[in-house]
Amino acid sequence: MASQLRFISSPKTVAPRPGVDHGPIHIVNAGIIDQLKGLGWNVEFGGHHQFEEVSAESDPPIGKLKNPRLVSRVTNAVSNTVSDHAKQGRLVLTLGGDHSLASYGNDLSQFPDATVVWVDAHADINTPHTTESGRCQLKGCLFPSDELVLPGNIHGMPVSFLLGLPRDEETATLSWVPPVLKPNKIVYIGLRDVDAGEKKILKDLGIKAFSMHEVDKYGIGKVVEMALDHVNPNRDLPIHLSFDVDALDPTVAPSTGTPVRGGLTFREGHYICEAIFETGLLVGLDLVEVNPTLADSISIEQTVKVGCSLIRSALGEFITRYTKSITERSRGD
Ligand code: 4U7
Ligand code: MN
Ligand code: MN
Ligand code: MN
Repeated sequence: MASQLRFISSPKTVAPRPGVDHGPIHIVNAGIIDQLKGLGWNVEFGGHHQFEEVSAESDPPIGKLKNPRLVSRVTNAVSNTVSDHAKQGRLVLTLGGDHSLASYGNDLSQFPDATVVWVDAHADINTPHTTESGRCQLKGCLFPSDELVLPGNIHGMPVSFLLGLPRDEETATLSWVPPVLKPNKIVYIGLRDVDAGEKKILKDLGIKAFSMHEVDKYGIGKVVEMALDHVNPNRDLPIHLSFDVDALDPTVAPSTGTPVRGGLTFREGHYICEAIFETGLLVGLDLVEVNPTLADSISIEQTVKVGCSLIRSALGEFITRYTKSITERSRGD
């Protein structure tokens, strides 16, 4: 089942807590390349993207947006690289870095009918207008209860950009992001920390979300089936899987920037990846928000290993029944 896999590592993006840019380096150092070769993939690693430093002084906020020029530059470079490889029929794995880089047009432009499965504690659908501050305690996150999460985190907005939600002078710097996604083409799994403005957008646009409540109620097997029934009823459209490790419970993946209690178990996270692989429709995969500076060394190693293991599951580990992927079919392999 050798298949082409192109793999982009984008360490440099800006989340409110520094360090998420080191995630990809740790995942590569943990041996992901050989692990994927061991699964039969022909892996090409493009190296870690390097970006020149942009000082905070030269990148003041635009509206509420934090580090807008740097995030725009990095995400644009990643998006172009991903597109180039997707065009050559390769399945692209993007390692973050924060979630602002994920799916910014990349292979969605190559697969206009692609569907997105977004696995996350958060909806990442804020706009520059809805982004709000809040207290950690209320958000159920693990950081000190009185800590204020400031607004303007671009990693809380990528879905809104992909959907082409309000763009004005504030988003001008990110106006290159193509509005490639339709509300009925994305489905969420794992949500449990959604801002008020985000809830309104989800409701107004009728976007389907399976929160942890549904995972508890129906079980992960049924949830994945219902999620795919919604975006991909005939199981014939390409799937992009965007996996934020904070979808997992913080006891499973502690080393991440915005951990929220009550998340997916180790197996639930892996089940999602396995089930998507099993469809044979996977065309792109993001694994983001591993932050190897936010915990003790044991927790960091645990989180990096879980990240590697999720990637392997999404790329065929333990699944013996293998359906040819869309990319292989289109190449006539
Ligand atoms: B991640 C948040 F307010 N919604 O917008 C925001 F809770 O990529 C969190 O899913 C965003 O990790 C989290 O800042 C972005 C907050
Ligand atoms: Mn996210
Ligand atoms: Mn998240
Ligand atoms: Mn984050």
